[in-house]
Amino acid sequence: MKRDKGIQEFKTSTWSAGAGCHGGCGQKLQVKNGRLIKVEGNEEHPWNQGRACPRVLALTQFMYHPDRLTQPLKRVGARGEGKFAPISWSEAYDFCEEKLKAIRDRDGAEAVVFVQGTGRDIGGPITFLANNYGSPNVSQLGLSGQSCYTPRLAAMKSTVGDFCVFDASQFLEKRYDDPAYSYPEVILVWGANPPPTCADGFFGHWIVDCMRRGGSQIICIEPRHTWLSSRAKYHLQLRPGTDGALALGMLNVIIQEGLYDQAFVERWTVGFDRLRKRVQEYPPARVAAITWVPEELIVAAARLYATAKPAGLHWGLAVDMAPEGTSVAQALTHLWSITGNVDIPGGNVIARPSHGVTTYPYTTEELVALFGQEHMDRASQKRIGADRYPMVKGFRAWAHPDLTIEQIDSGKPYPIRAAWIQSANLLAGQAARTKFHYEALKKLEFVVVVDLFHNPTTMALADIVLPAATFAEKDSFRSWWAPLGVIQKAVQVGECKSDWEINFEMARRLNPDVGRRYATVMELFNRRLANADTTFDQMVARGCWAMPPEGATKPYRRHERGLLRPDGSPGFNTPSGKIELWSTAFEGWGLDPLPFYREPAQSPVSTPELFAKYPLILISGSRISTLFHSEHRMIPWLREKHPDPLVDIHPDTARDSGLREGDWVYIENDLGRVRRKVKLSLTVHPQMINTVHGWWMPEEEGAEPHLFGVWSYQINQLIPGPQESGSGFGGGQYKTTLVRLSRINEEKG
Ligand SMILES: Nc1nc2c(c(=O)[nH]1)N[C@H]1C(S)=C(S)[C@@H](COP(=O)(O)OP(=O)(O)OC[C@H]3O[C@@H](n4cnc5c(=O)[nH]c(N)nc54)[C@H](O)[C@@H]3O)O[C@H]1N2
Ligand SMILES: Nc1nc2c(c(=O)[nH]1)N[C@H]1C(S)=C(S)[C@@H](COP(=O)(O)OP(=O)(O)OC[C@H]3O[C@@H](n4cnc5c(=O)[nH]c(N)nc54)[C@H](O)[C@@H]3O)O[C@H]1N2
Ligand SMILES: [Mo]
Repeated sequence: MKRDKGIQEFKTSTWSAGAGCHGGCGQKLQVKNGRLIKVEGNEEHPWNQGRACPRVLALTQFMYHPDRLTQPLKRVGARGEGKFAPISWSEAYDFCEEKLKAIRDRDGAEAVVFVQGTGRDIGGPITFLANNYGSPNVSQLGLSGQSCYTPRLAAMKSTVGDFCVFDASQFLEKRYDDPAYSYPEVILVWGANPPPTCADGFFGHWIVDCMRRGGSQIICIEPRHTWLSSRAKYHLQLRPGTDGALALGMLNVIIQEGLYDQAFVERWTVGFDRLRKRVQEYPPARVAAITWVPEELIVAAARLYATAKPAGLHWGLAVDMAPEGTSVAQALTHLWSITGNVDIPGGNVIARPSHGVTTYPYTTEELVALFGQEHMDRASQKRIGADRYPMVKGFRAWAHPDLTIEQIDSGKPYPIRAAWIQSANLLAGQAARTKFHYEALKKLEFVVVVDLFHNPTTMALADIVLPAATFAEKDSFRSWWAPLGVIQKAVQVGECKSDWEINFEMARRLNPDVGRRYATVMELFNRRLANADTTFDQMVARGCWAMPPEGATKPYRRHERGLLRPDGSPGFNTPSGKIELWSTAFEGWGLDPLPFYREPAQSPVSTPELFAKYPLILISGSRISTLFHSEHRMIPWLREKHPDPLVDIHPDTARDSGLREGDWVYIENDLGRVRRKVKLSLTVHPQMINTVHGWWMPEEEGAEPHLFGVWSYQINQLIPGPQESGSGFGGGQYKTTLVRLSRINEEKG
């Protein structure tokens, strides 16, 4: 903290509200008279090295927006009427406590679902509250097939025994200058658009750093033309949802041509022969016919990736959203495994939370120690989906989203009475089959929404709205791979509170053990930071970040050094100690232990009749840097860059449909129709269209039935459900739905 002409400077880490991100950047916040006046990237921070995104630069407009929620609110009119009255925090807590206790006494704690959105600073506080209340049902409700990151995580854990990320030197203090680091010769970027997204604990610009500083070449697996694909050595413009076939086709080339790392495969993998046999089903000619990618390109890309040393693979959301996303992710895991690109510099390194600190208890042992065996047994018995999908039981302890909404609707096998929604504007954002979600959630007896602005979800559903803080207004901590970070509070806005503060207070009221265990939230933070042998204050004093020390959370070649397995023997953290190309975990879950391809539920191939009626493949939700999901529509600097929800249409397709730039159109299918403004663009294939997700109009009427225009603009009304994956994970149809266009004959639809 430095004082200069009345300006205080706070160094902090970003995460969640404001930037609205998956976090990690170091930023400097300038504060004058208790008010944030400016944000600048922190050059000393190894993550972003001084860089800042448009959303963080607009933070002052976000924090001090006139529509910002700054007090707890209680609904006073009918649900959806939009009438709320301010109440005090203690009234709000009292009311929630009374309602939640009554439901728990009557129907059991599992009758309340705790709903979160993407990986903001929310996993810690929401699981803390749910566990202390006693409910096993935390869910990314609406996100069909849990199709974000979970399929990739499951595949990595089941194959390598750990999670992996493309290595851009992010675990090393000196970054690219560290002598231990090597730039990858090639980076295979698969179904991800890193520059605007910075997703999943990865700063997107690291890829650009590798290209510029290290000369890394790019292979891009991407149906659209993007900034990155236009700079790629090879761009494989595949048909959406056919990634599984392409991955198996590349494995086929690499194995048939003997381009894999034979020594590594022999020493460190099991199941190679079975994989070899499986990939024979996917010769390049067949894969070309499935994917629409020319055969020569498939072969050339496979050869380039396999012969480059080192080569990295960076992947994204499109992998999870493919049908059988878990299986696609498994095939991609095999690409880096059989080429020996795992746990080495510039390849895919094993990623563990720095210093072994997690924001909430992950392991069964820790949960049992905190909540007791009985709680855990009841949880796994009652968790929605645990009886149907082994991965809900054996891998990720979240209620299955598609089954959860069906249970809310049907009341079977047990009734759901309430939802605690925190960091999810699901009616404008993640919910596929949006109307079904809306109607089912309307049946709930009690709904709390914790957010920063009113939006379609608060308006339609909330009985209580609690005002959350941005990252500039809260103390917190972050551990998503490396570095370990803390977030320090610089200012207060209204009566807003951090998610941790809110949930700590609620948890204390709902479970007396909480108060006995921790006097304050800060004590809880310090307890979790103890693995790093540090405290919150010490972390602030050292600039808010710490890189992993030598040992189990720092690369490289930990499998050779016996740093990955609990018993300290060399090898990977799987039952066999080797990378399981034929996965015993998948076998145990009743899934195919080898990767395979499945055609999307709707496609020119699987549903030719539907395709005749709806001849365009809709890619929805490709990110842009100025918006984070449904957020930021009210922020002037950001909205100015993208005032209307656009649909990218190839000029030939537009001409055939009689459409011109700027026309308003309906995108439609059997589920409904949604408005978009036409943008002619050569970036899309003529048989595909691309559009942004998360649209609503904060400037329009909020009360029902209008709900800020959500029914006019929410693209997910057209996304069918339930998910289409056998494992239950992956296969949300957000990138593969079939649609058509029709012109709207008005000025603005
Ligand atoms: N600015 C901003 N950043 C974000 C977010 C945001 O809303 N805004 N959201 C965050 C979240 S939760 C996530 S999950 C990540 C997502 O970020 P990424 O993982 O980078 O994924 P997307 O940008 O959704 O899509 C990546 C690319 O996949 C392409 N694609 C579409 N369909 C297919 C397909 O079938 N196969 C292949 N191979 N490619 C396909 C799209 O054209 C797109 O360019 O971003 C995070 N970061
Ligand atoms: N069509 C289509 N739909 C998609 C996708 C797609 O690619 N295509 N992507 C999907 C994916 S991958 C994901 S992960 C989901 C994500 O979806 P969500 O993460 O649910 O995103 P939002 O709908 O923007 O809802 C987030 C809400 O949380 C609030 N918020 C932001 N920060 C904080 C905070 O720190 N605390 C609290 N309490 N609230 C906060 C915001 O104001 C906003 O109202 O969307 C999915 N939706
Ligand atoms: Mo996501």
